[in-house]
Amino acid sequence: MYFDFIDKVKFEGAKSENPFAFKFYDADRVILGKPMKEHLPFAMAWWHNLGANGVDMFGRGTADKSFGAAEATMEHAKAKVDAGFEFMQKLGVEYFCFHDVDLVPEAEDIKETNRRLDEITDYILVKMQETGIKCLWGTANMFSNPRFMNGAGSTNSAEVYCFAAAQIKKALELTVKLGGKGYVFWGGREGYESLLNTDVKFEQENIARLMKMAVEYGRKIGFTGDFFIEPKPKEPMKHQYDFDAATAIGFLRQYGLDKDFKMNIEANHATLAGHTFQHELRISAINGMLGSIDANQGDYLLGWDTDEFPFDVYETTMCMYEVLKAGGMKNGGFNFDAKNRRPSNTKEDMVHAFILGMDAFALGLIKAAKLIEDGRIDKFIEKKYSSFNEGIGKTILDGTATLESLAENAENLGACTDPGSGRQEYLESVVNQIFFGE
Ligand code: XUL
Ligand code: CO
Repeated sequence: MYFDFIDKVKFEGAKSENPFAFKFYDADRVILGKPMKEHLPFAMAWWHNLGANGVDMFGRGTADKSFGAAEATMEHAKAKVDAGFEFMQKLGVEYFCFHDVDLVPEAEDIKETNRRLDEITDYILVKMQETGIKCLWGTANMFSNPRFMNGAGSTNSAEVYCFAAAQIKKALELTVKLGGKGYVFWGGREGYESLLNTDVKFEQENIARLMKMAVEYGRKIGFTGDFFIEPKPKEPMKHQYDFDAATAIGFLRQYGLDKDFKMNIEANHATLAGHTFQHELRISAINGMLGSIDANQGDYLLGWDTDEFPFDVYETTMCMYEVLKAGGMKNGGFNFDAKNRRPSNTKEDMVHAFILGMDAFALGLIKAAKLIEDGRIDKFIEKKYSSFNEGIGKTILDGTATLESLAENAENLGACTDPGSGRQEYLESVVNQIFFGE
């Protein structure tokens, strides 16, 4: 036992002062006809929770993630499994997400790495059967190994491209073995620093080729879930090819990948792209591509990916508003791609972080459901565009209008007409009333 200072973390309500209890996340509470836990399939990110020890470019780690074993050994890999499953069980987190190299220490020879992966996933499978905990998605880490310095799918080296393919092949096999519902592509090194040394067209086409091969192989071995692109504008590369949802969706359509792929939207990546989290979710949703969510938040005062646990309830509310409006995410969930702050270095802090994140999303769900039930926002939007329901507006929507017919109409109208107020301040006050009015 690694988290022996807690039993199962329970819901105790908003008045509780127990630091190891949920204040808002009440797994079985029904919201809009469905229990919270079904609205919110939370996932633990193997890399942050079991791996990240606070190391940054200015200093060594502050948190002990050895779990009683020597690092970079299979004993450590197994200890992480034990700790991870104990943690998820105690928090009531039903899913996990992983990169291949989060699970085992990477060997020099990929055959040996793959053997270790087989061994550890056998072990994980047993734990999954014992606990009912499931895999949300898997991915291949094609950014840490030095061979990927010029990219993975976008590399200049055909040999490196083979290594990328080999890792994807194995990670897909593992995802299928563990019953994962998704497979993620996050192209951290798929990008460039300078156009002086880069053939962008060549690189993008090669990434698409790799994704196509992944889809073909995945479907061949029985992967029925979704492939996801996780857009990010920068970091580690200055320019990444999957800048934001709109860019990634265009890329998928250009290369005929849009039937198999959806978006995995990360809050911190959205803000790095100069968008809100809600914008990225909306753009994905209206294109039928809202696949999954990496639930975290950034720091507006810092220009990098801080991967903080979600705290801002306005953000989680607008996120849940989009998810509810989209009718949920078929194969997706809420993966806490988030880590404790470097000075929050104890096991207790790991628990607090998940309680914070799960409560923030539970509150977001409750408030978003209220916004929808309240109906004033929906009603406003419906009315805002109502001039397209009849008369000349209707001819635009039904395709009978021409540029000439519209121009003639404008001439007949004479002076400028009033399009009507956008009422932003009123709508913002409705949101605050829903938040604090009870
Ligand atoms: C990096 C990031 C990744 C992906 C998976 O910013 O978000 O951890 O989620 O590779
Ligand atoms: Co992420």
